[in-house]
Amino acid sequence: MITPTIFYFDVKARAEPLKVALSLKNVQYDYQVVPWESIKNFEEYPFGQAPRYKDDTIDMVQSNAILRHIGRKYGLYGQGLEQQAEIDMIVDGVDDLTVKTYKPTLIDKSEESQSAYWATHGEPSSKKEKNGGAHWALLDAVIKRNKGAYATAGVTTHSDR
Ligand SMILES: N[C@@H](CCC(=O)N[C@@H](CS)C(=O)NCC(=O)O)C(=O)O
Repeated sequence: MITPTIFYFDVKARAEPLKVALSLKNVQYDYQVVPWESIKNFEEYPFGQAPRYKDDTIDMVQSNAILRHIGRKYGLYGQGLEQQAEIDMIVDGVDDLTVKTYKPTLIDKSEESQSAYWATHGEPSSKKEKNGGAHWALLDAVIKRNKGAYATAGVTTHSDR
């Protein structure tokens, strides 16, 4: 059996949820930092993007698809259609918010960019404004609705990223 491997850059972004999901199940994994040019090898990176994930049965890309694969494989995908649908919903909601954090935290770390991010996606009073569905207060409410620290009550799922 080969050790699951995540191929990504030396940056904390789209591979983080994969690391968290594997760690939740104490799965040992390798993390390989790849050079930017390597992702344009479309045999290995079909969309010319990372992260890529490889384990004993699969070699794949698209971070949320990888997350679901890990969820199914290691029992992090809840039970039944309803829990799985809810997990998918939360993962998509988290993704919308995560994408918005890249500019102020990784790309343009200026105070201006960070203030603009917080005004639209963090400041509680702006939750009813146009924010692309990405707002910490909205995500917080979804998690509270599940009555616990975990996104889905009583179940550790791959949405707990
Ligand atoms: N939908 C993809 C997006 C992946 C993505 O945007 N990867 C970026 C790095 S965070 C990338 O590889 N960009 C290079 C490019 O688009 O040419 C996923 O979730 O895996």
